Amino acid sequence: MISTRRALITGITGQDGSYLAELLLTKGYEVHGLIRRASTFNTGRIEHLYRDPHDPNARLFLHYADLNDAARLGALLTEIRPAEVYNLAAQSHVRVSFDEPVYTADITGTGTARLLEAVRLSGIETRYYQASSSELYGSSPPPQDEDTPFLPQSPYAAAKLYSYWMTRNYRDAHGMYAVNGILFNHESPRRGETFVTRKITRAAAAIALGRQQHLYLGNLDAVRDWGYAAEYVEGMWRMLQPDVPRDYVLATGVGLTVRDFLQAAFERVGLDYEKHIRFDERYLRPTEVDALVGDATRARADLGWEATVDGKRLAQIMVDADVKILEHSGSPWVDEVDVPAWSNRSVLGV
Ligand code: NDP
Ligand code: GDR
Repeated sequence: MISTRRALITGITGQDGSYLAELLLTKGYEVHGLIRRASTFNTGRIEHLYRDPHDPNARLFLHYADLNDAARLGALLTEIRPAEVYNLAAQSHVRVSFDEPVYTADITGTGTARLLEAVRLSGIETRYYQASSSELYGSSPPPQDEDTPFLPQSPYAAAKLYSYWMTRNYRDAHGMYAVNGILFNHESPRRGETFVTRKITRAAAAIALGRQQHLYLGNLDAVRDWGYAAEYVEGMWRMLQPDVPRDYVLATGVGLTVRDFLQAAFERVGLDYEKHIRFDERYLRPTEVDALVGDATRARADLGWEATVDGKRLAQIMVDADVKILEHSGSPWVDEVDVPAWSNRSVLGV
């Protein structure tokens, strides 16, 4: 009998975690996710995947934990014994990291050390994926690949830089199978509402439906390489399959300005963005990253991974989803996948 492969995902309630959980369930994995206790439900992105744990066919299991709690991480690793660990949890907002630099360091930086050390001390044999970021490149000019120097420009990027090197060090010092996925921006209808793409697509939908007049933004000249999150999680999984661990960039190779994305999104609903945009300096960063455009040649050559959705197409996908949400007050993502029957509103049944 072939035993089911088990994966552990931190950050399963986030954008990437939800797509990765879907992907791994499709591939036949048993998926375990860490979730944080909150006073409101924070599981909206994965509810459609959840089955009552009493169902003998349930393959998604959720556990309360936090990256600030080393003892809990160790206990869960020993209990679950996953074949693959994906560390996606983080305080992931660059602008917010300037307001909360110490908290960001603790979760986005030291949290990685806690998890790596928990894996090492548990003695289990597992493959570890670290969610590294194109923000590491900061002010290094594009195109950026795995050999481009890192020049971080925010507390978030500095914390991610620590995590990047800790992952490499556990690989080199302890022989752990540990890789960094250096992912450029990736978006989707599930993107958090305060990241610029989703902020724009929600506003385009709301303005088109007459529910909003203006959208306040910061720097429209920043260049980003925006890909589709559903494709990027496939790249994460592929990074853990080769015999030899190696770090990889995932990117589309196409750079657009925030203004380009704005224009594509507003055009989708027949609007001229210039009539609706207002500037608010609160959305500027003390130090900005001007241009990130990735070169994913290594991932294409070794993993056969390639992005097929560019930023302009993504703007259309996201605007369409936001129009649908506003019109039907529904969830945009239940349409993307098979919705299994589930009976408990609370995914932990407590
Ligand atoms: P999200 O912000 O959507 O999700 C972050 C996840 O981390 C959420 O599940 C959140 O839980 C969880 N989390 C936050 N703090 C803690 C904590 N203290 N303990 C445990 N869990 C915590 O991020 P994305 O899905 O967009 O990104 C996934 C990862 O990839 C992040 O590490 C991000 O920094 C990185 N990254 C993202 C890129 C992108 O373009 N999306 C590009 C490159 C890297 P909760 O739901 O409870 O808040
Ligand atoms: P980023 O994403 O900082 O690249 O980090 P974000 O969407 O927040 O910003 C992209 C660019 O848009 C400019 N911008 C604004 N940004 C926000 N959030 N709100 C605004 O109103 C606004 N106006 C202009 C920003 O200045 C910036 O230049 C994301 C996160 O997912 C990280 O976790 C991840 O590591 C990187 O992408 C790669």
